Amino acid sequence: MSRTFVILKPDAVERGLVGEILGRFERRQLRLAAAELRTIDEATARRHYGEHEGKAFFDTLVAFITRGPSLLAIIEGPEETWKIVRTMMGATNSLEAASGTIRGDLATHGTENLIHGSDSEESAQREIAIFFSDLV
Ligand code: FUP
Repeated sequence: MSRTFVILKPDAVERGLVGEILGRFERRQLRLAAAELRTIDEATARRHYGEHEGKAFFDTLVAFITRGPSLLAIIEGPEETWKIVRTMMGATNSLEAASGTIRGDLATHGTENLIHGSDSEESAQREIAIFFSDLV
């Protein structure tokens, strides 16, 4: 089994899109291994997005991801689940995301882009350890 980590960001929860997005994963035969509705605290957000520290958009990104509850989840599939999820998410900038993807179908804001998904097996391990430390 291969696991990845996703965040359905505050905009997804605010807009009532949690079921829509999780449903897409389930229809793709991916399964929920863990899920929790949680407002991410600032220190955890800064750690998670550490690679972007110092960039112009960093503070805006941290304010956005901490502004209300997110749905944190571990998604499981047979192999390279992170890659399947990333393909289903679409381009980071929702304005460039292809139709058929989560962002391309559901988002019109460049950076409030509904979802985060780990970008490698290593990132998935790191992020699961940050957000679901009791499971590792
Ligand atoms: P992704 O892997 O698709 O989540 O994208 P990144 O890790 O590159 O970026 C994380 C988040 O930072 C994005 F979801 C949106 C935000 N971001 C900006 O606001 N401006 C940028 O130029 C790049 C990213």
